[in-house]
Amino acid sequence: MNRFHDISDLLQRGKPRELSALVQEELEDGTSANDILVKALIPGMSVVGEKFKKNEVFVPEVLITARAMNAALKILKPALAQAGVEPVGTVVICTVKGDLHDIGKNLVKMMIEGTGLRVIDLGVDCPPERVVEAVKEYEPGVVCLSALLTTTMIYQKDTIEALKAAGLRDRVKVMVGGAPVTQAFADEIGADAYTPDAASAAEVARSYFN
Ligand code: B1M
Repeated sequence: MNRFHDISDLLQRGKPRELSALVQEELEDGTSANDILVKALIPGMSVVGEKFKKNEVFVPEVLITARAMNAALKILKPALAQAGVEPVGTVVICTVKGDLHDIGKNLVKMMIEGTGLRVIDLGVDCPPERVVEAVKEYEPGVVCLSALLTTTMIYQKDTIEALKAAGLRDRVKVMVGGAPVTQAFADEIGADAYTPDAASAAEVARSYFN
């Protein structure tokens, strides 16, 4: 029996209720949340991504899978985010302007919360001005910008520029990530850090508060 395979299969078929139940069962049997994520859910999402690329599935199917993924992440959240009692600092996170992908951002958010930081989530399709407002309002130590499209990565740059124009750039560390983003791009746009995944994003974000 391979329950990772079953979890991945339910995700690909977009069955949030059955998927949530199986993820819950797996957790109760002692499997770590991280293993469920890395060995079942993320590979399942990659299969759908590949099919999407080849036009074997389309936006509606991918949306259904994304909903199932978010339902599974909710089950994993308490295990992924064993936050401390007193938040040691604040992080603002969003998916940049024009971009509606939120699964990676949600994962990064959960993992950062797991290090004991408070996370203010500005959601998706977040324009640079909204980030500037949030930095004024919440005074975070770190801003995390997620972008999944080659056409929206540029708004990571625009957000950094908007922070500069508002005189706020020196007050926050800006971290960038998302599938098309690279270290070279992060360097080019003047981000403080690029991290390829949620776990390393959480580690780096936390390190700024040490
Ligand atoms: Co979209 N989509 N999508 N999509 N979608 C991709 C990204 C794509 C690669 C698919 C493909 O062609 N293979 C492609 C982008 C191509 C490109 O730009 N090079 C694509 C496209 C083209 C589109 C549309 C344009 C399709 C269309 O309408 N014709 C459209 C755009 C809509 C928009 O945003 N304006 C679109 C729409 C959608 C849906 C709405 C249907 C849905 C999103 C639903 C949702 O998020 N609620 C969707 C999905 C689900 C995907 C794929 C299949 C999966 C993305 C995902 O959630 N992965 C994706 C293909 C793929 O990635 N294989 C695809 C799982 C997630 C855990 O990984 O988000 O990469 P990821 O996050 C990782 C890391 O990147 C990192 O940590 C996470 C894991 O540890 N990370 C960070 C992410 N953010 C970070 C921030 C940080 C640090 C690390 O801050 C410091």
